[in-house]
Amino acid sequence: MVAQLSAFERVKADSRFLRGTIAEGLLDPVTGAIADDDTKLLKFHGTYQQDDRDLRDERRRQKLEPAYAFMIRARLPGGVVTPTQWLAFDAIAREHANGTLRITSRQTFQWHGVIKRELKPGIAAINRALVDTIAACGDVNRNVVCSANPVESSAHAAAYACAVRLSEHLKPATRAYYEIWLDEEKIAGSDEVEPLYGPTYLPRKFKIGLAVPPTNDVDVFAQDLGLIAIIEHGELAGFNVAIGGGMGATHGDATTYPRLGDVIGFVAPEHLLAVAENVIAVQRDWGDRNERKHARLKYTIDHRGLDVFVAELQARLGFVLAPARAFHFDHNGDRYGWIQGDDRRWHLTLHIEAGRLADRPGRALLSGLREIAKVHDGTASAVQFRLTCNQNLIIANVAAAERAHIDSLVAQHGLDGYRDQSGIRKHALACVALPTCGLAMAEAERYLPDLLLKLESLLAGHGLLDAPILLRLSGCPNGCSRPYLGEVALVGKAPGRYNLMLGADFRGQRLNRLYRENIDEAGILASLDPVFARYAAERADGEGFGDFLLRVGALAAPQSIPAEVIA
Ligand code: SRM
Ligand code: SF4
Repeated sequence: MVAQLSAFERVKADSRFLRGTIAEGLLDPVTGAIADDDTKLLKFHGTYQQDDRDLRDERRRQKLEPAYAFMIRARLPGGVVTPTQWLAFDAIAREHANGTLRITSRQTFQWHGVIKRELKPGIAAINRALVDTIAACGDVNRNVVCSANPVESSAHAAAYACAVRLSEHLKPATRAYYEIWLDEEKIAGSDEVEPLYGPTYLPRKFKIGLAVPPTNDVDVFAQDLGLIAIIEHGELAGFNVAIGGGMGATHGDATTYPRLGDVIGFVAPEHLLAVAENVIAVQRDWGDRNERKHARLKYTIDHRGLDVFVAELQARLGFVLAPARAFHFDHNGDRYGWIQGDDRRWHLTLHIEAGRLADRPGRALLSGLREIAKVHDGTASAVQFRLTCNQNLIIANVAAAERAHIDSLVAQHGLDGYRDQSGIRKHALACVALPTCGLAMAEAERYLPDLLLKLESLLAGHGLLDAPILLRLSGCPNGCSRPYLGEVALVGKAPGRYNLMLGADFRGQRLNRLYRENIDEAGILASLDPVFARYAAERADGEGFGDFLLRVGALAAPQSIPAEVIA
């Protein structure tokens, strides 16, 4: 039997390079939505049609269409924003969206709650701030992430420059984005081509992350293409290349699974674009276009075999990758507080719970950051805002003389939580989930504050309040908070019910394992209490929670990066 191409493939093929009828749909005043096929194409432009799930039932009862609104995601390689851009993004949040900015687990911003008539002005305003949204979503290379704090050394800066170059180089070539959102004139008779992607783009999304050891804050083994910077004598020598990482899975379907990338060799900076382009090209040609569930690179590699994939890659490259070089990660979290870079500038990492920047009673985070941005807007100061893949924020490049003022603004606006928070709170990630995510099965971001209080009370009882336990909460098995890399993770199954996963490490090098299935909060706390107790009583000095569980045999051995590739 010949397998059928998925319906999405037809939509892409018929789209005239991502145009579809989006422009017409935006003008239709009768509905807050756009045509179904166009919602698929819209993702390539960096926006998703959603509806407020809190209001769904009530609106259905009232025979109203769902409360449609759009989420916009910026393409922001390496997550770097100037004060001027910050002020523009903040204004967009208040003028075109729901008044909040959301730092994502891929180091960029999302604006939620953008109603249809605000969508084009919102995207145009983002572009006026010299940032775009093209390819922030869709079956293309997504936002390229890079270890945060890259101004610490010249090698960090070089890695960041590579992230920007990759992101630019791998952008779709279509002018559809500029025509629809920025009113660019279509040049009559011009024949468009997509030199890398072709008319049907990739079979599925593709993600690249660059990690600068010893920090694996990007979770490099969760990327389709993970690049591990090799720094020798303070200079960037090149990257170890890891392919086939990914988190997404479907409950009850063993043919879908999270997977860590395999390290396949080393590439010098001058060959980086060629390697990325050719990994993408093999995936473009070999990836599964019939079943989207199996279309990510990780499945292509497992179906064809890693050796076969690498042989094809090297044949297309025309050279063989050099052997991987030694590297060592010591953690995948953020380093809170002030850190001084090699150039004597200072960087302040702030903890932002679940990445949500809003003004709430007692904690005016959005206003606080606006004040900090205003001080530096248009001044000679080199201050930047840098987003992290742990949904946090760095105020970077600060001169010593500016520190005290920033500290006082941080304290005034409740942004100084990092100073005294519990270990688990500082290391918690939660995906957005309800009410905007159409795929959420359970709460995540909105449940995190309550869950943390309960976990903290449990941990305090065992003297573990300061233990830096890595918690990841996702509203469904798609894994947007990279839950399968959490020492403790909850993966939503149904309202109020989660799978409890345990046993990843603190370096992003080992997947966790299912520990309890489909349990409610009482079940979560009851399951964790005895393991926390045992950890408190029996852990070795400096031993992480996940490592401990594995050592004492509380869990079966999960997938981890083979010891021979780790220094
Ligand atoms: Fe994600 C889909 C939010 C990072 C795996 N993700 C979604 C959508 C767009 C739901 C949808 O398709 O309708 C979510 C929108 C929620 C909302 O209301 O905002 C969503 N994903 C997010 C964000 C905002 C989570 C967050 O709280 O920070 C992250 C935005 C990243 C960005 O800036 O580009 C986000 N998503 C991730 C990650 C983590 C990463 O990339 O490091 C993953 C796991 C890694 C991976 O891709 O394997 C991830 N998201 C998914 C998947 C599963 C893909 C798969 O291979 O099965 C979906 C569903 C899909 O694609 O069909 C998904
Ligand atoms: Fe939505 Fe699931 Fe991603 Fe959470 S993990 S944002 S619930 S798709």
